[in-house]
Amino acid sequence: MSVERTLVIIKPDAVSRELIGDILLRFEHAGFHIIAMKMIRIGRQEAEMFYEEHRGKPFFPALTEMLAGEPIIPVVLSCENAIAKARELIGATDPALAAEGTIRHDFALDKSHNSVHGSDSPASAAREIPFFFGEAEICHSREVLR
Ligand code: IDP
Ligand code: MG
Repeated sequence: MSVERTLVIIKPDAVSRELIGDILLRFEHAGFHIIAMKMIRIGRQEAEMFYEEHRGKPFFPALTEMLAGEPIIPVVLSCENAIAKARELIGATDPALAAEGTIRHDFALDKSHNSVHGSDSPASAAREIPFFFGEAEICHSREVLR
């Protein structure tokens, strides 16, 4: 295993319910280092680009509408095995099926409002991190394991 970067997004349903701190705490307590973070809004077209792999699926219009226009928090996290580890901490897509103690089990409302995004593979992380952050916005010095 090696040190990896992954992209997490705190989605609008969690931002609007004041869960930013709770969710970041889960990652910090699990040993992730936050190496980049911002609060932004993106447009519909950007949301469609971000979720390109889901274009054509029945939930695609609602999904991109959910992500667009509202504040979201993209975060780059770093630690050993960060991609799989973050997915484990986040839990299953449908919070009704997510394991106890996972972020989605504890905070998500339903499959359409599941509070957090996490990159699902090294290829996804490599595409998703530059979608939100330039290299200059990433704090490399914090990547070294403490
Ligand atoms: P993931 O976020 O766990 O990786 P994906 O299958 O990549 O799940 O789907 C992306 C997002 O699309 C999910 O997080 C969820 O918000 C939404 N989504 C996925 N499947 C459904 C569905 O069947 N109904 C409604 N929304 C869905
Ligand atoms: Mg996914």
